[in-house]
Amino acid sequence: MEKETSRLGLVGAPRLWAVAILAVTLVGAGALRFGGQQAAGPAPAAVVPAANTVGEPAVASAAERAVLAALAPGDRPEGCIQPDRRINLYAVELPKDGTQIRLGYGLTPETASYPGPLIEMIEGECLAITLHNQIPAATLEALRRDPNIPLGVSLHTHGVKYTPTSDGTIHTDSYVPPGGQRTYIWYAKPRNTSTGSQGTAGYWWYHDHLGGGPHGTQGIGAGLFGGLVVRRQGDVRPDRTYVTAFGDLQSINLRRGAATDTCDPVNPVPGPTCIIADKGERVEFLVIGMGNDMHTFHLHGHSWADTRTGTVDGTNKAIVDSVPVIDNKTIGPGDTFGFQFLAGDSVGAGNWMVHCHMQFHSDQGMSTMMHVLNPDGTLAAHSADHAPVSAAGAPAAHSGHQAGTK
Ligand SMILES: [Cu+2]
Repeated sequence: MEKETSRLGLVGAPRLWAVAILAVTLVGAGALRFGGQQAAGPAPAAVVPAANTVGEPAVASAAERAVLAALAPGDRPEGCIQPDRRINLYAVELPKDGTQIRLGYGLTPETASYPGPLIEMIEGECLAITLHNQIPAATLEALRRDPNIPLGVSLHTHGVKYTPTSDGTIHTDSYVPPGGQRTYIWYAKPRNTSTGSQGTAGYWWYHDHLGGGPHGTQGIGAGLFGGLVVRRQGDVRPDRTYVTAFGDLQSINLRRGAATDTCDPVNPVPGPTCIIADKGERVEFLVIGMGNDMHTFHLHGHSWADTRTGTVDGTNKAIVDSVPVIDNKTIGPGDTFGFQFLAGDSVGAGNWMVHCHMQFHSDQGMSTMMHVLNPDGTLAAHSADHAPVSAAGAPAAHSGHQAGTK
């Protein structure tokens, strides 16, 4: 097994990191906006407001490339000569949820969360991700169900290209023991119309594959998962992205009921438990199916084009009409999808439910809110029994989630 010793910290010049920061949206930490695309005033005649579009991938300098090339010697996916960008990802233990062990990935140990940070790639890009396992061995021992499996965690991804040494599995020895680190190489292969290779653009997820056993079941269930989006050059970039993982025990991002929505009514801070947007912002959801159950993802007041990049452009009626526009979608374990939409489009500020439409799941707390904010940045008025958080900051009753208000 590869054992790395290099500790390079922030690789590359500031300009590289400016690109990297643009390309990695901190969903967990929230509040990262692209280009200040907040809509102001009435919408103009154009259907879609001006928005950032995805440019070319970062290209490292020759000196930086030499460093990056040495990070993870060995195989590269075909087409990836060497990575041009690197991020660090830390696996850490977080405060327990009751008696439940919680783990998270973070771009720094201090910002680790569940879900972990959204990782964004551009087709054609090759990314090096150095995973640092800072989870105490005793914690991993407590999660372990299979005594034949060594202690450790890993990074396994969906959708993009990688070789076995970046698979993040026990049989490939591509995991990280406590205190160790390892660099994984992901390649966002572009679409190739000559060969028929479909490319990698779309909505995916990454997760542990070793915590507790050979499939990472306990590691994922403790919080080691996050979203991955691969964009194409020219794609419209959203103002905000939210990752929502629908999982076992009727959970959204491993929370239920009031714990899914902790927005302060006056000063809401976006994050895994506070889904907010200004009216007219281009919002993106990345939905993950985890665990053992089927679910349906339903969003009130909004609908979306069901495509690999979550939008459909153009005026070709045959093409546009061939794309379903939906507001409810079924996901099974391991499935992912995503979409973009304009928050409050025609419907305005309000508290819009996001829930599983398997009724007994939503009745058990698999329900949260997307808050389209008032112009002053506060949450729209809502009935007293549905306040996400009281004025004093204490969680309030969430009877409305169970009241079948659909
Ligand atoms: Cu469900």
